Amino acid sequence: MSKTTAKILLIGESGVGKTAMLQRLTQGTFDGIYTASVGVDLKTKVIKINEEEITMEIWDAAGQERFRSVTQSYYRGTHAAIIVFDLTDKTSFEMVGYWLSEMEKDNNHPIIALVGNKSDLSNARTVPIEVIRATYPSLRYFECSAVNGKNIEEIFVFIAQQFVQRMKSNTVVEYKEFQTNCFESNIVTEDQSITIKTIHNENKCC
Ligand SMILES: Nc1nc2c(ncn2[C@@H]2O[C@H](COP(=O)(O)OP(=O)(O)OP(=O)(O)O)[C@@H](O)[C@H]2O)c(=O)[nH]1
Ligand SMILES: [Mg+2]
Repeated sequence: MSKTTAKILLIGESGVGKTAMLQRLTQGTFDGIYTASVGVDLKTKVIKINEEEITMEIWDAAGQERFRSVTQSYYRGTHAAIIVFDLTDKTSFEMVGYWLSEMEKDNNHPIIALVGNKSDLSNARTVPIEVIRATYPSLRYFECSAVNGKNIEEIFVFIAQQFVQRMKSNTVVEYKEFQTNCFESNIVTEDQSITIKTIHNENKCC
């Protein structure tokens, strides 16, 4: 069994649902209350793909502009970025280009997933799928909902799979040991055994 750590950044405009997605992933809950993030929070999730155990360090960056200098200081060394917009908020989609360019600045081509959140609000949707696909044809795209959990785990499994592929093609990745106190669920797909664990070691960073 090989163990590695991946640094993953959740970014996008304020209010698109980054913190709610992370709460759904790590605690399986949704509380509907909006408390704007301040700076950056960290949560950890372990995903096992076959013999690879990946500790996903997921950094939830505040979307509000006034925290930009703090959040930018966390970009360095990012292996993957999940760029989130709100399917009911056109402006948040128009800002995806900005978040993509932020990721291109400091990093060595991180894995990118583009995510339209709030898919449960289908009646209020203002960003059509055709526009998303036409604007970003080469990005892996997911639609998810922190309310009902649709596609939340799938996004992180995709990131873990891409990360393993990059490791195998010689990306050097630092290994770190984590104290674990976790529960796990097993997902078995056609050719891979995937296990997802939550580690309860939340750190408030700033
Ligand atoms: N209907 C619906 N509401 C959601 C969903 N995800 C988040 N919300 C709501 O949207 C609001 C903003 O969610 P947050 O997760 O705090 O947004 P954020 O992107 O972390 O915002 P910042 O911390 O300011 O960057 C909250 O009221 C959430 O309850 C979703 O999938 N569906
Ligand atoms: Mg937040």
